[in-house]
Formats: sequence, structure tokens, C-alpha cells
Amino acid sequence: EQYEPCWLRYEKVEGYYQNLSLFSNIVVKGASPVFHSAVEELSRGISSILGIQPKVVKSVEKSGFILLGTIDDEEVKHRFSSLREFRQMNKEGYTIQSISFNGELSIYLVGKTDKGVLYAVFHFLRLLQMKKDIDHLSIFENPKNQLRMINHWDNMDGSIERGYAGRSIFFKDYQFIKNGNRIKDYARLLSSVGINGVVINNVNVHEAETKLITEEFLSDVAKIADIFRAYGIQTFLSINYASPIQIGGLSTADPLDSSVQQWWKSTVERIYQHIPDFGGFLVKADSEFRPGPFTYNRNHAEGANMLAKALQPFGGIVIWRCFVYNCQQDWRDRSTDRAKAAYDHFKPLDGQFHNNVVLQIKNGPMDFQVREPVSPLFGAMPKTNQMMEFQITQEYTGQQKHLCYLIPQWKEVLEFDTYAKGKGSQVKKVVDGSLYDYQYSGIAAVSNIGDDPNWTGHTLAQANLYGYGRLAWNPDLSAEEITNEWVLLTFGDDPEVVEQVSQMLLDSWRIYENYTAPLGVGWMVNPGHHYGPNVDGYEYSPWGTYHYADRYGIGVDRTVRTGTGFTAQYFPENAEMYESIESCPDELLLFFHHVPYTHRLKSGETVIQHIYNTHFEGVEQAKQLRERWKRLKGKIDEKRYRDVLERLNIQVEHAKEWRDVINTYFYRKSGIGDKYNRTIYK
Ligand code: BDP
Repeated sequence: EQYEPCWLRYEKVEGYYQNLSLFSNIVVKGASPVFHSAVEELSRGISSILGIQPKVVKSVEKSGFILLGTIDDEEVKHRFSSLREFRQMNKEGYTIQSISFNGELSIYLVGKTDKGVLYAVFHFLRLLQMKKDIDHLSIFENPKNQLRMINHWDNMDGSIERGYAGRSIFFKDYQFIKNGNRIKDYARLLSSVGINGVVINNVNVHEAETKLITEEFLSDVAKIADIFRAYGIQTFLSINYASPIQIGGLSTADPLDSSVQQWWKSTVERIYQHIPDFGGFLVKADSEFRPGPFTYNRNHAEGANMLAKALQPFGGIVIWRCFVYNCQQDWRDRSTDRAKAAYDHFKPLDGQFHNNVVLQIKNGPMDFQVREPVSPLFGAMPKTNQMMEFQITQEYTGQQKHLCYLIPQWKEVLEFDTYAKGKGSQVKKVVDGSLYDYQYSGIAAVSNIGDDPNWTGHTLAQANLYGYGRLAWNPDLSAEEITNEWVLLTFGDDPEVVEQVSQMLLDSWRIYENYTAPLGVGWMVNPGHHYGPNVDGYEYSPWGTYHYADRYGIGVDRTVRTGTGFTAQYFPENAEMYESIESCPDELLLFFHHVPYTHRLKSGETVIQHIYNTHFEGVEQAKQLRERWKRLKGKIDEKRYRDVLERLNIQVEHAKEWRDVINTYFYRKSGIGDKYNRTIYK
């Protein structure tokens, strides 16, 4: 089985590091599986990067070494305990310190716990690959977010819902894949960027996956958990709320029914017998035809708390998704607004959830569109744990055929000020738990990997996975820093390559936005698979996703004054900003307002002319992406060069289709031509 190492390439670095003796001498002060992974990774990295096969010893024998230990180690304590940052490390934190004795350099890779040691190793190897000076290191790192998770939408038949990179690496033909090698390498990739939790199955739990919590499959789940555990990653499962009926032989799944409670209690006990550090459950309930507490006239808090009680004794948590809305709405009724649903359902329940329940909220109020405002639910529940859900898999952003680097989008979301506790209440402070002192909080994202040889379909989509992990670890990193790291690790340090690939990535989201749905209106995709343009595909359907374009204008009026009233869900500063056409940012204009085609944007252009301009420009920009890549021929290995080029060719062709469909549609609706007379198929 051949597949790419992604950013863990460990390419040879020649003639850069002079003082090599420390690399041949690794002192290991610990023995757990996580420690073992750390030592293995460091040895592998050093031998591949420097061509040195290090010797692993248990105590310091000579000067010039790399020491791996935790803060409890006497040698470590003695040396560093006077440092303030050393005493302030959180439980996954670490430090990297260079020290010279008699001209001999030694490096200490020290974690608060074993996990920190592993993270320190990955960080150190990153520095070596990027040819950073290692003589004077004094690095302290603490993850800002507690839960840093990946959600897999993998099904046991081996398919992946919204997967664009092959089949599942966990399941095949309703069984677990026996060979764990690929899962181990996946765990290495995740751990190297600090991911510490994985949900291995789809939130839509079908009949087969419902059985994952039974004896039939728990020993298989436990094997996967063993692999992940050695990399500091906890395993979670998505569950079917109707399990007590479907596999428990009960007649109800009512959370207030004592036989149901008992059933979950013993189910959870059984899970922990197999997996002592099992993370908990991810639950999609009462959403898109999934069962849930509503059937029994119970609310989400009652539904979640019942599971939380069963998990509590073992330290497990319930991650309850807020993606709840009416997917059978009457499209003729313009007053119903799907964007309002999550807030309407959950906000009134603030304070009613157990402290081991976390609400997982999608970044926007709709569904992972190329442009959406931030969900108003963030910050609106001071007494309820909240976490973020991003989508790495590019369901609505080009399905890994188009280049669409999402780090800049996620940065905007995390930096958005909710004003929940006045100025400075950014989303990142809600989800890192600091704004309201949440017990559990963090970030999750839907995976973009599958069994394709390059993991992500589009080679450059690896950057979305890498960047997600880095951002979950530290949301204060800039998109540029993250991008630079990824490019260096993935393609090396040729300045032309670094420059071109970084720019391609950083520009790509806006380029994709340019030739697809305009000004925050969203959708306009083919129903079902969601790829390619179809302006009215969802317009007369029950899913609640409309643009309301007619011959006079376009957009969704979500104002309080004349529309659905959605703007009122934000704290006053943002509510006012979105309510008024003058202060609403152009890029979200059609999300919040219904305007005539002749409405002038802040740029001075009319809406219709803006649509034409961006769609013509978007295609030109897609072509430029391809040109930039072509300049790198010969500087990137042929295989990856061709793979990416192939995708960029597809992108250009499909961008043209987007341009022509959107432009023609709006020309026909509005009857207003392009002022530059470019070709629109009339
Ligand atoms: C939508 C996807 C659907 C997911 C759903 C969810 O189209 O496949 O099941 O979100 O997040 O974006 O539950």
C-alpha cells in the first residue's frame, strides 16, 4: 500500500546542522505507549533528516544529547523548575530548551505529561525540517483549545459521506479494516498538529454503525483506540439516539424512561470495559430525519443529559450537535428562516445541560457555505459548554477538485467579535472556554481524508487538514505563518515554490467565492451531491435554502424591520451592523438583505455588475492559479506536479461553467447587460 507522507516527509537536510553529536544520543525518561511513539518518531525523523541512527539510552551518559522527559523527572525539575512558564504549563503543554555544557549542545523535549513530550518531538522535527536554528531554543507551548477533534463521516460499508478522497481507512464491507498501518500513519499526522480526539463514524448513524457500541464490534473499536491512544488521541463514536429500540429490544428511546436510562448505563459500562479512556458520544438528534428526544416530547437538554449521566462516572462527554432545523419547510412561506433554527432551539435551554455536555455548533447558521456570517449562538449561552464545528471536507467549496484553502475563512470566524461580554469577546475566546470558563470546549472539524494515495484527493487540500490542526492548537497563529510552515514541510524551501504555492493557497478561497454564489447568498449548487452550479436547484424545495431572486432583485431579508428577524439573534453591536444596509458588509449583503439589482455596493458597483465582474474575474484568477503552478514544473516531483495540474485544469473548466450559468441566469432575470459587454450567453 503506497501513500504519501504529507507534511511528515522528513526529507534529508544536508550541510546545515554542524553539531551532530547530540542527535546520536537520545535519553528517554519514560515508558508509556505515548513515550514509545515519541521515541520512535524522533528516531525516524533524525535518521531520515540527518542520516544518523540515534542510540536510545535511559539516563544521561555523556554531554550532547536530546532528552525526552516530563516535568516530574528529577533532572528536568532541577534544571527548569525556576522558570515561570515551566510552572504554568497546562496538561498538554510542553517546552523545548537548548542548553550548552562545555560547548556541547543538548536539547530537552519536556512535556507536562507524556503527551506533551510527543508534541515537543513533532515540534522539534518541524524545526529541523524547516532548517531553524536549534542552538538557542526556549519554546513554551500550551494548546489554547481543550478539545481538538476530527469528525469522520465514515460509514461501515466503506463509503464516506461528503468524502472526496476515496474510501474509509477504518471500514470496508461492514467490517473493520484489519491492517492498522494506515491508521497509525494517520494518527501520526493528526498528532503532529495536536489533534487529540477522533470520532470514527458518521453523524448519520445507519443500521450497521448503530452496532458499533455492541459486543460485536467493541473489540474492533478498541483496537483503533489503542492505535490512536499511543498518539495522544481519544476515540469517540457517533451514536444513534434510537439505539435502545434498534438494538436494545426496548419499545422506546425516551430519555426519561428508566429502562432506557438503564440500557444506556450498561451500554456505556460495556464500552469502558473495552476502552478505558473512551472519549464519549457525538450526537446528531432530531435533525434531517435522525431520531431524537422530540419523539417523546423531550427537549435537547433532557435528551443529552440522560447520556451524560451514563458517561459521567467514566469521565466521558456528550457532544451534542446544534445543526437542528426543519428540513421540510414550506418554501412559499417567506417568514420561516432556517438560519434562526439553532439559536431558537438551544438558547432557551442555557443552563439546563449537564456539565459533561458540549454543544457543537457549525461556524455559520446555515451549512458550511463559501461565505456565511458567524452563528449567533456563539457566546449566547454563558452557562452551557460550546464548541466549534468546521468542515475541512470541501462539500460546498469545490469538493477537492477546486483549490479552496479554508484557513483564512476559519481565521475570520475565530476572530469575529461576538460582543457577548462587550468588546473583545471573539469567537475564539468562546470556544477556548475562557470567556465563560467552560468545563469542556474546543473545536471539531469534518475530515477531508480517505484512502487515496495522497489522502485528500487534491494534494493541496492536505494544507486544510494541517492548518486546521495548527489553528485548533493556537487560533492566534496567522494564516500566513501556517501556510508557510505547510509549504516548507510539504514542498521544501525553494523560494519560488514557497512564494507561488503560498500565494495560490492564500488567494484561493476568494477566487472560489468569486465564481460561485455571490455576496453571501449561498447554495446555487446541484441538489444532493452539491457540486457545480444550479441556481434554482434548491429554490423550490423544503430545505430552507433560498436566494429569492426575481426580476427585481435578490437576497434574503433577515432584518427585524421587514424580514425574518434573524439579525436580532446577535448581540446589539452586530445586530445593528447587519440590520442596516449601509453598515452590513458587502460580502454578506445578500445573506441579510433583499436588494434590487441596481443597488450600489460600497465599491460603487451595482449588485448586477458586481456579479458579472466577479464571475469573469474568478475564471481569470483560476487560470492564473494554473499558470502559477506551471511555473513550478521541475521544482516539484512529477507525480505531485501532475496530480495538482490535473485538478487545476478541472477547476478552470468548472469555473467557466459556474461563470456562464450564474451570469446568464442573472442577465435573464434582470435584463441588465454587462457594462463591459463581455460574453454572456443570452
Ligand atoms: C450537511 C451535509 C450532510 C450532513 C449534514 C450534517 O450535506 O451530509 O449530514 O450537513 O452536518 O452539510 O449533519
